[in-house]
Amino acid sequence: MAKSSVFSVCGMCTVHCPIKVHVENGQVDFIQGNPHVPAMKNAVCPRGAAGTALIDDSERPQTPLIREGARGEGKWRKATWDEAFDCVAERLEAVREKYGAKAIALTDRGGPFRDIHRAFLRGIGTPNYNNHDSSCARNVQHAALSLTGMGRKAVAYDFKNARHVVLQLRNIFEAINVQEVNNLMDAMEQGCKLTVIDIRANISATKANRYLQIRPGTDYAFNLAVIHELLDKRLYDKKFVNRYIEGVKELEQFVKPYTPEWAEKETGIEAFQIRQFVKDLAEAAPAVIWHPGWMAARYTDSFYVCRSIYIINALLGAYGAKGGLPFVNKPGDVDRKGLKKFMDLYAKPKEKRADGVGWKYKQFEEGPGLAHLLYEVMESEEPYPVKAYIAYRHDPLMGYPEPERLKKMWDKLDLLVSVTFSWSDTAWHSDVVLPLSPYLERESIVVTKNALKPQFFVRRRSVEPRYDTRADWEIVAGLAKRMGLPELVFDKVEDLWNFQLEGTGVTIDDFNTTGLVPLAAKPLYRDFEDIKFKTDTGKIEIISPKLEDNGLPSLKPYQAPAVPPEGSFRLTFGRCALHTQGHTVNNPMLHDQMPENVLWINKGAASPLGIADGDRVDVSQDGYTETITAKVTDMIHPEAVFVIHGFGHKLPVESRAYGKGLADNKFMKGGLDKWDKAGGAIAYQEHFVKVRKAS
Ligand SMILES: Nc1nc2c(c(=O)[nH]1)N[C@H]1C(S)=C(S)[C@@H](COP(=O)(O)OP(=O)(O)OC[C@H]3O[C@@H](n4cnc5c(=O)[nH]c(N)nc54)[C@H](O)[C@@H]3O)O[C@H]1N2
Ligand SMILES: Nc1nc2c(c(=O)[nH]1)N[C@H]1C(S)=C(S)[C@@H](COP(=O)(O)OP(=O)(O)OC[C@H]3O[C@@H](n4cnc5c(=O)[nH]c(N)nc54)[C@H](O)[C@@H]3O)O[C@H]1N2
Ligand code: SF4
Ligand SMILES: [Mo]
Repeated sequence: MAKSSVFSVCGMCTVHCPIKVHVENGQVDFIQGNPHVPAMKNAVCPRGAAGTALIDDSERPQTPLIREGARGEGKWRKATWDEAFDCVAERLEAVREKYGAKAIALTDRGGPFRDIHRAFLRGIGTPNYNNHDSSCARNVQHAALSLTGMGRKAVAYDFKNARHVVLQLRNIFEAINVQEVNNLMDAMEQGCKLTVIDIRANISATKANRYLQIRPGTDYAFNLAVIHELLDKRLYDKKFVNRYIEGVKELEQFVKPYTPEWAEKETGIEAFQIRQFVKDLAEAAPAVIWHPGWMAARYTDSFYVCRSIYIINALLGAYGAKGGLPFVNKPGDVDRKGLKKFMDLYAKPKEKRADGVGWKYKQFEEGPGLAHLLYEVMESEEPYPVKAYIAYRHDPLMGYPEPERLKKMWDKLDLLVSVTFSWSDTAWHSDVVLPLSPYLERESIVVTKNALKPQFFVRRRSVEPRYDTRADWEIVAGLAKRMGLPELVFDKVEDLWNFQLEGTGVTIDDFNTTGLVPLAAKPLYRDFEDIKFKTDTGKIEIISPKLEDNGLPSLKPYQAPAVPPEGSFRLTFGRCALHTQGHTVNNPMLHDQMPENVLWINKGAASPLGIADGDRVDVSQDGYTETITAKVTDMIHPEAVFVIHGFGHKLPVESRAYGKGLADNKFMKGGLDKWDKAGGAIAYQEHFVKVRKAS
């Protein structure tokens, strides 16, 4: 029997863990964590292990498909790749001719692999690249930028060496990044403390030294009281604060009223607990990580929650510190040359962005823009029409609120294309589906991981595609060839890798032995004196000129969240270890482990409604109802109900997932309009639902 192994990269979630794939007779036999990356501990998470089931799943698009009936009707014609490429390219050309290149938009899932399709957009001349981030981490990113001039990924989370980790709106043991989980567990064995601040006792809380159940939407109050205590008791890192923070006086003045006693009334967490917690943090500083959040698109003040977290980390001197938030190194920081970029093949288009970012909304970073505003433009045609849209690894109909309203916004599109390896609501609603090979069946461009010890890594093909699907670079090449962009057309993937690696001193064979190429010999921490923030003063600026210039406060007074009306609950959501967003619920292996989501509801709130554990309940909002099983527990705040996101699929092509569980995004009426003018993200948890026992 022919056995081999391939170093590659997991594609079951956005974390992109390094893996080693064992292949036998052309079939994937076993997937393990890359053994040359110690923090992987040879393992992958349950979703990573289900990559084989993804290949085996016949309920995914197997050939290019061109729509025959109405959008969403599900009448498809199977097409060859040539036909599909011709069809998409011709229709993109028609849009470009009639409305200009700027009428073409693409959204994707961000991440390290986007260089080539962003280059494609530049090549055809449109500024309209967006990603999913206004539904995810935009508030975190803008909070980091507003204080330091640097994005959220400028620092690493040095869990391995931490002495106290705080998770607030972050559930690390279920919303998994394998290396982070392993590093944190190692640190905890060495005595690192874990505090979890959550509205419910999630798995992270069950492992924590301290779990603080907080009233939903009052995190800002809690954090302001923490800042108050740190400053009032002089528990902050004086050396760091004097050298690197500008505006401490203003901050001190601002937090004066926000005492722990005041916060107790808002949050439900007792003042003495807040005081003790702050003392513990100060003792562990600077080896402290208060995680600034990931899926922080929750409330209208989430941006300010993220800002307050970064401020606390700064007051504790955690910025730049070992065991805290040390700065990552880019290739240039370790005297190495970075990869050659496809994007640099073309000039940046001069047109202004459709979503208004950078000209109408000057407070935001241009990069991925704000996709929900792009969708509005598709309807209003202001500042100009957007007529062709490629959803590239993106399922906005599951990931944004109000899917029916979104579909209406897309009605004016002349072309809607999905590039995906699984079915999704968005793919089902498209005009053309271009099926991507699952990650075990494709290779990807070489990417850089900026880190304490930066590296290049690459995804290699483990097995040949089972169906008529293609890799990203093949899909881009197919379109580029037809749209006059020969620079993006490569016959062999090696040619593409060689293009990227030119001048770096690294060849593709250098990836053979371990799957990655480290660019430094060891992790490099920056010296205290060498820290430099990218603001005018070179320091962390509490008062942000960019916010103030755009009429937004740097220090926003606290506003209490609404109390749910009688008989209603705040709808909250999150992840579980067994699924990724909406795209694994039909995976045979993972579906088997967890076929549906359940509604967490507080025992004290459920009993007056006659709801017992395991009962079926109707959840409704504004005339729309779905039915789900209740999980009645003491372990959630009484104002909230909670579900795992991604369920409630209604596509006939997904036989396993069909009709199981509840789709949280359908209970967010008006949700596309509820977004944060300072942070940019949607406020997903500003919605209430009614719950009653199902008849
Ligand atoms: N297994 C798995 N891992 C994943 C993903 C996945 O789909 N599956 N997705 C990846 C992605 S894209 C992201 S963005 C990250 C998300 O990573 P996280 O943001 O860590 O994950 P979530 O589960 O969305 O939310 C974290 C916690 O916020 C809590 N929460 C809700 N409301 C409040 C509140 O008002 N206050 C407080 N303090 N807590 C609240 C929830 O109960 C939940 O436990 O995970 C990544 N990792
Ligand atoms: N109500 C509610 N809404 C949410 C969330 C929530 O918890 N609740 N979570 C939010 C968060 S944190 C995020 S990140 C977004 C996620 O939203 P999305 O990014 O849209 O979600 P995914 O399911 O990860 O991926 C979308 C599609 O891309 C396909 N796909 C996956 N991997 C690849 C790939 O490598 N290449 C290509 N071409 N296609 C791929 C999948 O098959 C899937 O159909 O949703 C957000 N929206
Ligand atoms: S966290 Fe799990 S699913 Fe995500 S990349 Fe790593 S192994 Fe794959
Ligand atoms: Mo996310």
